[in-house]
Amino acid sequence: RGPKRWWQDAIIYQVWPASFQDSNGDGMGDIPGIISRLDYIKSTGANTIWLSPMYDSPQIDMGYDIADYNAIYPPYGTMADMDALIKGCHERGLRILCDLVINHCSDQHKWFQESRSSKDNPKRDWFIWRPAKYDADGKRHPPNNWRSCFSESAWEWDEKTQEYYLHLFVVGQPDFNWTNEECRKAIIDSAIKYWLEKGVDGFRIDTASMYSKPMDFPDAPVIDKDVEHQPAFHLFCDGPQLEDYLREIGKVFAQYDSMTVGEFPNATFERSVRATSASDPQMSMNFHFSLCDFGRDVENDLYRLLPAEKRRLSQFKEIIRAHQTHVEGTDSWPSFFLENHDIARAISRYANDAPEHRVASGKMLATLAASQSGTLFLYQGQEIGTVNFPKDWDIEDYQDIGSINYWKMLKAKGASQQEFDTAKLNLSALARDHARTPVQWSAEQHAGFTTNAKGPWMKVNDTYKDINVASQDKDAGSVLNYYRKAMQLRTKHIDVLGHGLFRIHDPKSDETLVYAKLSDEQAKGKIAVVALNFTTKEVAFTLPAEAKGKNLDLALGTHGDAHDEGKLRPLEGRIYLSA
Ligand code: TEU
Repeated sequence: RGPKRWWQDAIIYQVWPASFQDSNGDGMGDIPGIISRLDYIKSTGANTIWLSPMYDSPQIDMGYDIADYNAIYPPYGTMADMDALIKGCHERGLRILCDLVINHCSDQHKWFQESRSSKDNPKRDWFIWRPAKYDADGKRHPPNNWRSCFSESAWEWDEKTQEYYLHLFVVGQPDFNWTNEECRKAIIDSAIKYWLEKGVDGFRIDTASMYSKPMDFPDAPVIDKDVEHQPAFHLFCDGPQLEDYLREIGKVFAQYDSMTVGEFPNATFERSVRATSASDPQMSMNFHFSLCDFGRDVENDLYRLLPAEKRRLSQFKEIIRAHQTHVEGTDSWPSFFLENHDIARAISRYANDAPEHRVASGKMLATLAASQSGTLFLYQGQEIGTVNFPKDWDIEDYQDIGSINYWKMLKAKGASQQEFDTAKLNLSALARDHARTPVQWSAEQHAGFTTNAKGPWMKVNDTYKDINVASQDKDAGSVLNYYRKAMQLRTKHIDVLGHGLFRIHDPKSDETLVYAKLSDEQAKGKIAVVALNFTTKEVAFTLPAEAKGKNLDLALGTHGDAHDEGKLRPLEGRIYLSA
């Protein structure tokens, strides 16, 4: 898999600035707040942070709509604060990644303002402008029927210059025209080199698969007859020039020896391998979406939960197996994540978030994460076992533009009460909002996130009195202290836990997940055996064939001792290591 690099062993902790820690009482997280918690982040066992966008932005999409790549969003702090954060990380031996959002910018960015000012502006071609289509009745339509990722048409009409511009996300996020060389160069200088010069250690690359579009903009097939705009992921992901663009920016990253992780929705495993090959560096690793898309109807409706028969544990396990083995025999490198800012909480999605089961669930999933090969990503709050907020939150409590537009789309098509009820249930299971509530630092008012009398910008999850950092820090049996132990174990035995070959033992079981991790093909050297019970009852399990003749010791267990060698208690997880 190519020469070993620092980032292969990294544990990367993602920080969502708005919700991490407020330091000045305005109800919004900020950079000084992050600095005050760097020692905490380090205590989890993470050695790198990934900071979601902190750039100046009108915040239509929480900063993924950037108005200035070289300025900080004022409520988050100043450039001096950002410099202090970079320094503060490095002083503690932490590395820092920024979020690189260059498929689009904000409609408030000066480049777009210039572009939209007239058809002959020198920056007109930096964005994607197309004339309208008119039907027989003279009614105006967008250039094609694509639906944006957030429910509406992917095209917005511009009154002044009488053309449409493309936005694969919301109206305020115009897509750059990557076919324009001058535009690419400006992006590289302003969004990439500027930050590498400042000393950041790399980037998480937003929507790295969407830069290249089929420039003839064909219509997408009609899947949803009730609406004009159709999902078109297969058309705008992985377009014709994508690899050239990725190589072009890849050269810049290489000059600075930085790491990159590209977000790659809709990629096949084969495509992932190609994007991350050490011999043709387009990115150091990518986020493969198979696991985070598990159980939702990605092709048609991101927010729709699939029926239970399509969400069986055996199907989840097949995804884990395929993901863990897809790089075998290649020089590519994977990442592993259970959570991020775009998906609901893992305990609620993959295990059991009932009050009596969530602690065990959190530890069991930590056991899974600690023993997956690839660079490991944790998302803020995951390490204390945060669960989705309650299902009875009002729709007004949801703040994400994705959820809001989804609701609007239902209204626009005149959905029935039953459709609204189902949509509410789906949002309560899958909305991005669940990941974006303030971090639960303590049982104090507003979960210790802010001192603002009016409270934080987004409602605190009702669970904060039971799930919070302060109480878990003191409790040896907490999810937090289990994560700390699990990350320590992973780091110590990174050869098998983080780099080993994965062999599943019980592919058909809908109750347990048992696998071996091997340091070599024949299992001659060190091995680990991981046994997880996803049910709330006691179940029997057996050891994989690779364990034969090995002296296995229990290295980590959610329930402390191994209790009964042949059985797993409800939601128990164990890692055994060969002596
Ligand atoms: O997300 C890209 C993306 O593909 C999303 O549509 C994703 O599938 C969706 O959020 C799942 O619910 C990235 C960022 O991670 C996201 O936060 C931004 O909103 C988006 O790009 C636009 O920049």
